[in-house]
Amino acid sequence: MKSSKFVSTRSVTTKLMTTATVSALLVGMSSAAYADNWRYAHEEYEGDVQDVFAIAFKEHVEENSDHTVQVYRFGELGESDDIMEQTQAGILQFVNQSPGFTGALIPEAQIFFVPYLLPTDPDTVVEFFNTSTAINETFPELYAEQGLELLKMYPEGEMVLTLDEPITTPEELRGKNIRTMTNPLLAETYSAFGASPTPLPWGEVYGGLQTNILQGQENPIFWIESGGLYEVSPNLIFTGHGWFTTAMMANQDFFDGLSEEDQELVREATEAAYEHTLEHISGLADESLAKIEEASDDVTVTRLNEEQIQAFRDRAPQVEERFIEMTGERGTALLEQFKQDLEAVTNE
Ligand code: 6CS
Repeated sequence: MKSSKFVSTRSVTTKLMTTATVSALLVGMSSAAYADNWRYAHEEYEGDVQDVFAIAFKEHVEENSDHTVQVYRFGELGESDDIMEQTQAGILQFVNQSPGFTGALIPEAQIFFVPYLLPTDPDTVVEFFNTSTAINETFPELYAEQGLELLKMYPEGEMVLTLDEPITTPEELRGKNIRTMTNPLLAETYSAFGASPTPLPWGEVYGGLQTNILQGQENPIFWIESGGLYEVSPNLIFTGHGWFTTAMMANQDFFDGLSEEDQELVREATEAAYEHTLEHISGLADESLAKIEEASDDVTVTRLNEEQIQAFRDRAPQVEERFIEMTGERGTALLEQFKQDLEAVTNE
C-alpha cells in the first residue's frame, strides 16, 4: 500500500458489515478494502486526443476496480511543465506529457523532432509504435531515470505548419517567427528550415498569432481545429516532416508501491486506452480539416509536392547531427535502434 505522500484520497468503506463479509475482507485484504482516487493530468481540452485516452483509461479502471480516476485538463493545474513537476513530486499519480516539452528533462525524447524520420503513412506509424524496441523498451528506461514509469507512447496526428501566408519553399520562411514547443531540437529544425524559431508554452500561442508576434506554428490538424488556430493562422502547409507524439506515464514510486493486481489493472487500462485512441485518431485529420474548411473562407491548404518536400528534407541531416551532439552515445544508439525499428515496419 502506498503512503499518503501521493495525496491519493483513500475512502475506507464504513458500511455495516456482517461477520462473514469482514472475514472475507480480512482473508483477501487487498485493493478491494480501499478505494483510491488517482489524479491524472494531461495537456489538452475536453474531447481532444489526450482526453480521449485519459477518459478511456479512467473508464477501464473504474469499471474493473473500486478505484476512481480524476482527470485534469489543460489549464486546470497549469502548463505542461507544471503537471510534469507535480507528477515527479507525487502530487499527481499520472501525467500525459508530450516529448515536445519533455526534451529538456530527457534530451533523447527529442528524437521525434528530427524531421522526416517518421513516415507519413498513418498505418505504418501505428505499426512502428506497436512494435518498436526504442519506443517500448529503451524509452521506459530513460523515463525511469527521472522517476517516471512510462506506460505508453502514442501518435496524435501528422504535424502541419500554419502560417500568415501560403509558402512552398524554405526561403519563404525567412524572418518568420514560428512558435515551437519548448525543446531545443525543435528550434533547430525550424532554424534549419530557414525560420526564426520561438519556443513557447501552449498558453501563449493563440495570442501570439493574433497579435502577429508569431507568424506561424506547427500542430496536428485536430488541434488546429479544436484550438481555433486556423482563425489566427489560416494557411495550412503539409510538409510531411513529422508526427505529434505524446507519452503517458505514472510517478514511479507510486507505481512501484501498487499491489501486483493494481499494476496489472493500470497496464490493462493503458492498453485499452491506447487501442481506443488509435481508433479515435483514424480519419481524424480529414474530419478536422473538413470542419476547418466549413468554418472559415480564409483558410488555404498547401500540400507540398515531392520536389518541394525535398528542399525541406535536404535540411534534415543537420538537425540529426545536432541531436547526436545533444545526446551523445546514448542518443546515437537510440537513433540507430529507431531507424532499425522503422525499417522493419516500412519493409513489411
Ligand atoms: O502545441 C502544443 O503545445 C500542444 N499541442 C498539442 C497537440 N497537444 C498539447 C500541446 O500542448
